[in-house]
Amino acid sequence: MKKINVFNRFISLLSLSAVLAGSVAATFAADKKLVVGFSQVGAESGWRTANTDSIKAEAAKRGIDLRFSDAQQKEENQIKAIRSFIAEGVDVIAFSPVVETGFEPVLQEAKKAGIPVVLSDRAVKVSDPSLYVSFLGSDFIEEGKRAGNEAVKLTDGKANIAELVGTVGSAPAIDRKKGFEEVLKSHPDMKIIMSQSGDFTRAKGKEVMEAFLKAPNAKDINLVFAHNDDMALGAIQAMEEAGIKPGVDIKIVSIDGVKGAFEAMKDGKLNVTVECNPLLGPQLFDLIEAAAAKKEVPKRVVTQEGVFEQSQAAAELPKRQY
Ligand code: GYE
Repeated sequence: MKKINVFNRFISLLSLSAVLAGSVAATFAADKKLVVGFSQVGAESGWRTANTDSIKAEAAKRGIDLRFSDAQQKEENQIKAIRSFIAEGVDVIAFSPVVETGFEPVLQEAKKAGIPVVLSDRAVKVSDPSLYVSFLGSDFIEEGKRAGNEAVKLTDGKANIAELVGTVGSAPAIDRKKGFEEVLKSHPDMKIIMSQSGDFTRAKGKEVMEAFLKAPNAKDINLVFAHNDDMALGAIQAMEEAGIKPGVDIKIVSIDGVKGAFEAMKDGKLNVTVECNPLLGPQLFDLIEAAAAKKEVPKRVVTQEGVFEQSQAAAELPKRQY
């Protein structure tokens, strides 16, 4: 009998402390803002600016303490930022990796510190997939394929292509090229005759296009494939300065779907843009909040996007959010 009494008392003490602990935890959770460290690629393109705005706006809406850091397109800045987020003891780290490789050690440090990591927009290559909880972003191979199919349509399957490549080593540059080239495999008269990185910026896109136009075989180019709209817009400028009609003399296909691309399409200077949605804020913070609450999250979330041709530009332009 006595034994049972002692046991009962022990159990009730336990439950009381559990209730207390629970309520303390609840008050703590209600008072404490979620702290999120986000390391952004940079401000290289219209896409990126829209992406940053979406992330900042969503954090503000949810009352999240967002520690935002701009890596200026440099991986070493990004590694430093992630290290300081770990030192600050943030609740969750999110980042959009500049390039795919080289993040394994710092991600191991985050894991050791028990901080979940969510990848936004771009993927990393790691041997241990448990180093991040989820990856939210587009299917860049699919985007490359869509661009390839549009290139075939525009040139009846006969093209000498100049390719403006994105940032070397970045997931979108690698995968968009891969998807595009996959389409070319079944079209023997479609060839990439020039290919160089314009680092996803308008200025470099223009510079590289100027160099392409000075090459001895420049007059063979009948299509430009730009891995993003900003580089295509730079290339348009270069063509105009060289007395070439963009979108007519040389067809242009690019990726992102920013407003500037729709304007260029409306003016007949760009032929197609393949959409890549930068408005990731709401979905990203859904994942971050779930990860912070130690809930199960999907390892991969793919964003939905479309393809827009010149004829749709005027009607679509007023609806574009970025
Ligand atoms: O296409 C480009 C930006 O990672 C999807 O980065 C993103 C790419 C986007 O600089 O404009």
